[in-house]
Amino acid sequence: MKHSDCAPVIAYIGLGSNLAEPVVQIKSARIAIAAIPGVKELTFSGLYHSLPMGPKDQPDYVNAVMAIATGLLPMDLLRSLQAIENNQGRIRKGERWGARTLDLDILIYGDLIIDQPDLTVPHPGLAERSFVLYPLFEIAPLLLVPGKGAIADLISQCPLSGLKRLD
Ligand code: A4P
Ligand code: MG
Repeated sequence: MKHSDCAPVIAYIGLGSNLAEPVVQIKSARIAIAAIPGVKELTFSGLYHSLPMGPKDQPDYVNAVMAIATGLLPMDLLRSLQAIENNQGRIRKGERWGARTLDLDILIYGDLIIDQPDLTVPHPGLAERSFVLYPLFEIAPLLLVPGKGAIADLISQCPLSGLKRLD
């Protein structure tokens, strides 16, 4: 059991899906994340429809962001999230930014800046991605992104690029 390794911190998880009923995939993932021992759901954004970043010959995405409180260490949280991706039929074909049933990224972990071969936090693409910034702003409008600045400033530099909130 790793769920009491450290005092709880607030972390933000990015959820994305563009295969096999994306809305269902995101809702299932939310339940699975909240059920990880040592994780408590705090807030969940609306669901957003987004155009694919990367190869264009893939379906549009559904994206969302979830705030959690967790005592898990970052690598243990990452492993738990990868297990959920695998459980939901994620197949890694080696294509960068290719279609997937479920992608779970650690966007932010407290005020930590992590730069390891298998874990970079805050997530390196965060500041340029409308499908991350807008749902994040919805649930945490006063957030300071470690090393990158205020979410309101980041969002002011980031066009919507076709992002739409689903009801
Ligand atoms: N990794 C490093 N840092 C992190 C982190 N903060 N969170 C490593 C999660 N994983 C992190 O990830 C590859 C490796 O990244 C992992 O083994 C982990 O150790 P992956 O999920 O296997 O592969 P990937 O997701 O295809 O790669 P990548 O580069 O992380 O892609 P992204 O950044 O996740 O982007 N378009 C729209 N509209 N919406 C999307 O959600 N997502 C992607 C994938 C592409 N286009 C998209 C969307
Ligand atoms: Mg990923």
